[in-house]
Amino acid sequence: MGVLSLENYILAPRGPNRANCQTMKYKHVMVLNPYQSDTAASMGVFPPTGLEYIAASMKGLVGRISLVDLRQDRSFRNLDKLREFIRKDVDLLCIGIMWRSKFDKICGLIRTLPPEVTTVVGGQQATLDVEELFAACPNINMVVRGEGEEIIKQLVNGAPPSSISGLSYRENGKVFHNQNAPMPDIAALAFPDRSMRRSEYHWVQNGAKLLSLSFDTILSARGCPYSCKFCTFSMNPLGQKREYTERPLESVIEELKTITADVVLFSDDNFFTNAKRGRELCRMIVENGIKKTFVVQARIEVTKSPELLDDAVKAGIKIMLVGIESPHDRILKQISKGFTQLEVRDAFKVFNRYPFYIHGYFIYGNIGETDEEMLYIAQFARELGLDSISFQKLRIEKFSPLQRLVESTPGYHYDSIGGPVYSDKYDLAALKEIRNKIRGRFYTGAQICHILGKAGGLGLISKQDAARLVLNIPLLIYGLAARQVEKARMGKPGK
Ligand code: B12
Ligand code: SF4
Repeated sequence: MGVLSLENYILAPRGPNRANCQTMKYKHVMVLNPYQSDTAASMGVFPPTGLEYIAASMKGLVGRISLVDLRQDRSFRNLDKLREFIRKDVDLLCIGIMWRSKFDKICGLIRTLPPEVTTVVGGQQATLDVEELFAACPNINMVVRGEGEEIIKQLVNGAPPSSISGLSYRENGKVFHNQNAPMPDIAALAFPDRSMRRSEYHWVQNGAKLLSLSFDTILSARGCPYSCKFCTFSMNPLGQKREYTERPLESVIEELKTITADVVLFSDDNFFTNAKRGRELCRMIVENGIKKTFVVQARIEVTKSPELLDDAVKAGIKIMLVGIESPHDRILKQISKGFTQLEVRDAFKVFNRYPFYIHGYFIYGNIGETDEEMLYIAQFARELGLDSISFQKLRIEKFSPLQRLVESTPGYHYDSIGGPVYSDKYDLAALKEIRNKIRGRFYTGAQICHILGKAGGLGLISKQDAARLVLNIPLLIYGLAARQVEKARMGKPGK
């Protein structure tokens, strides 16, 4: 990985030259992804797409932009170096906070950054925890709530904070929250700026590169017309329903042509929402000779259109992430998933005729769910023929309609918004035990061999990768052990 030194950053200006910079409010913006860890697979794999959108929308409006991703820019993990660089050269610091995990750690990092540099924070979790952020980090000047492209443009153009919708800001020690901003027009947004990456993104875990394939994401549509009760995908973090909006297909193809990665994840909440458009996009991918492995998030309804699945195969869609959530009709109804167990079974009869790798998402610990019902997830997943599964405890997100249901059901509890639901009968320890059993029953040796075989057959794992995987096993075990030790030290129950 070509890590740049501090001098490289300073001497390698991007954007307009200094003369053009004179009239600009900010001469050098650092866009910072503060996550350092690559222990969670997903943290090491994908670029910080949201921040790249933000960087792209500031282009031409500020002097230089440096995008620093602490997962890649390891030299900046030395916080003294990072602080020195910011103090010396940066006049606007833009930080993204996306995930709930590591929130306290990230606040701890932000607190130590130079207070004299204007600091703006945005992202999903920043929006949800805006008050907490201002309280935890006295050096944060502004928090951009929701989708930030238009808001950041106004900000760098010098509009007074009080006039910018979607902005929360601190003035004379007091925090003010402006009204929410309207959603930006997705069709009019600049492509995320991939030119500022230090290197390609690979699947890295505990410092070990596990696959030779490189990864990227692309967003072709925002929002989802469904309203599953546990899900906040269909809402923005302000609790507003994100209307389903599509980018023009020509623009998606144009962006795809600029992507060099081997594997591209469509970040769309539900790639096949508009089946006709889905077919057209697949056809255009083939016509334009774009050869990638695509990963999409989908609902089972896609199986009602076998022509679409044929086109998806031709276009290179190889991995589907499918929300099934529960094998039980009572629970599917409770969470308003919109289909039944039988419909799931029928859908998989169709899926299984195609060479897709299918990963299923499940939720356990639902209201009134017994341990037998939870454990049935593993068997059901096998009956369906799923390649892999992940399962999460029911959580109460901000604005979730489930909150009222949990609060009104005797014996059910949650400790915080975003936290897991547990009950008098199944406390967190009992749920953890159930999770381990589901995992053990599904991920048998035979299933792992099946996964490796299927991934190999789809060209996702080469022989070299398999060898590398084996060589890295000690490093992975060491990383896992280190995490357990850290969890135990922090006194946190395993999640
Ligand atoms: C694709 C995706 C993934 C991909 C990763 C993509 C990536 N690039 O890293 C995968 C599948 C790997 C993934 C994994 C997970 N994800 Co996810 N994911 C998404 C999804 C569907 C789209 C994200 C995206 O690319 N959006 C497009 C970009 C353009 O939007 P954005 O990142 O939000 O950025 C905008 C704003 O937030 C803002 N902004 C962002 N940063 C900044 C910074 C500044 C300074 C400013 C001004 C503005 C700003 O402006 C940006 C442009 O509009 C979202 C749901 C959604 N619809 O957004 C969930 C979502 C982000 N994921 C979520 C979760 C929980 C997870 C997992 C933890 C799930 C799990 N249990 O395994 C994992 C682990 C992730 C991890 N890093 O540890 C939650 C996060 C909730 C939270 N606050 O914790 C979300 C919101 C879904 C949800 N509602 O539950 N995810
Ligand atoms: S779970 Fe999937 S289908 Fe349901 S609302 Fe969320 S994104 Fe849409």
